[in-house]
Amino acid sequence: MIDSKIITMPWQERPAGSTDIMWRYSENPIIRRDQIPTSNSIFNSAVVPFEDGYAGVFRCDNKAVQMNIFAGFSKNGIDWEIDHEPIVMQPGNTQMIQSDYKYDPRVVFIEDRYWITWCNGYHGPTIGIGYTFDFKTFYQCENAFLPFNRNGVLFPQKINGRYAMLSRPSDNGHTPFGDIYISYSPDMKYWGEHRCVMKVTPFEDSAWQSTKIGAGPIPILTDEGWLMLYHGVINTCNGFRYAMGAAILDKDQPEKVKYRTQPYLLAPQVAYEQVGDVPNVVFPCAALHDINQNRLCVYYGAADTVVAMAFGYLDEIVVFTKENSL
Ligand code: BMA
Repeated sequence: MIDSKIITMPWQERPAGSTDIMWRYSENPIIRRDQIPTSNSIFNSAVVPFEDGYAGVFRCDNKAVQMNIFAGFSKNGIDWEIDHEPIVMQPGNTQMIQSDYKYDPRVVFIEDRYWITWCNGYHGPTIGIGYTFDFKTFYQCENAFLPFNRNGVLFPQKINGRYAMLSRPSDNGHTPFGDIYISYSPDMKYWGEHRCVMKVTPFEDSAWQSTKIGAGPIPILTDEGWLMLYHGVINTCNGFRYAMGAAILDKDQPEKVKYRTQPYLLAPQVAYEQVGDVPNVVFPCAALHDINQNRLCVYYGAADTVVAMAFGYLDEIVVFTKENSL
């Protein structure tokens, strides 16, 4: 049962008897693979508070397995109406750029508009940027980087006067490597001062994040610094396995990692995470939070097939990250 009288943000208490730092919504998955008529799968998607409810940008792969992003709306953050047609972009701060595919969106409100980043097919994957005011009309800007890159995640406010974005340089395929970098921009068009934030771990220290890592939801500012949830990957004899961890980055210099979880916070352990088009994937792309209520609700793609939610208390996650840091 969702406690809608107290707060409209999706929330469920930790299950009785559980000591987990993060726990799953009992009615997962919240979005079915066939929630719109054309979809093969709907996963790795982003949501944000909007008007008197929520809006989202959803990754829907169609039945030709073409990847695209679709707008959606919800009153409670759980039951979603997803548009049946993909987002059509208009020129933003540049002429229209080729987009062979779009996937893995993130959304954040900064200053006066909602900014969207996604993995944009431009001679291979790179980071596309767009914005909207109303989730009806969308504008596409310059790509942030050269190919190949994935997991572009904006900070929700300027840092030292500049926009800041995390990303993960990659290859044109399934990328058997990958570290998280940060880049800065004065105008959302030109990006530079690229710095390494966080690398994969030695296998013997924390194997779940030893192959590649990538930023997940928009970072959340806490008393300790930026809480950055991320995915980490281990290469197993049956392929990649994606789990979620947390790091805390310095507030003013986010390229400085203060803490980083050695154990994962959430890993594929239930059927909808273990079985799907790509088994064993927990891929967080968005989070709602309420600092006053100390609540966090993470949206993650499960097995590249559906969208699920997990909950946690912000202060517990911060303490856990400090006390279990590498
Ligand atoms: C990554 C991206 C994600 C996907 C993950 C697992 O490279 O393509 O969209 O969830 O692989 O297949």
